[in-house]
Amino acid sequence: MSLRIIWDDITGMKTEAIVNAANRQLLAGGGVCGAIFQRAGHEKLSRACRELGGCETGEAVMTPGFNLPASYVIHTPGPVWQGGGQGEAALLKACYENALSLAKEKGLKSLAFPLISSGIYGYPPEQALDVAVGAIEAFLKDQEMDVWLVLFDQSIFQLALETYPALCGQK
Ligand code: AR6
Repeated sequence: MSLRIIWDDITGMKTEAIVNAANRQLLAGGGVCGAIFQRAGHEKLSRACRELGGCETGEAVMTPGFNLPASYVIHTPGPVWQGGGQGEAALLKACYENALSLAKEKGLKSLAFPLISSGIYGYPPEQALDVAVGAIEAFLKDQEMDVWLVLFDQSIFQLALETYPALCGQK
């Protein structure tokens, strides 16, 4: 049971669930969210999200994965970066904690995260990485789960290689 950081496209992950860096309306957006909706099947995932009626920042909800290799998608809206003084770090930490708790509650044993908030929402990647690794490692201290942090941007993966070399590797 461990955390691995890899450089890949999360939509191809064969973990039981993948996490979507969502918006509060749970609408198909750009970035990783757009890629997930496209590969899952836009219609089906949009309908499932509509039935949930939205999700607050830092909370997490789950839908089927439809056409994705992963059986489920856990949607969690990250905070928009506003300079760091608006509780962004606590909200981002809550995204990881609530997604992991939901996965545990559903009995899932493997989960893949993107680096939430580090794209369109503007969270500085280095700080976003520290929040992600801190929250996931704290959870794994007393829980059994295979967790992947899937980085898409080569420069962010390079940052992870420099900061957390022991965690970086292949699928
Ligand atoms: N696999 C893994 N990571 C990816 C992929 C992918 N296929 N595509 C992009 N990323 P972002 P946010 C990385 O912008 O900042 C959406 O419109 C990307 O390089 O996807 O939380 C939502 O609907 C970046 O490091 O999410 C919201 O409205 C990370 O995923 C808003 O954007 C997060 O970037 C959320 O913004």
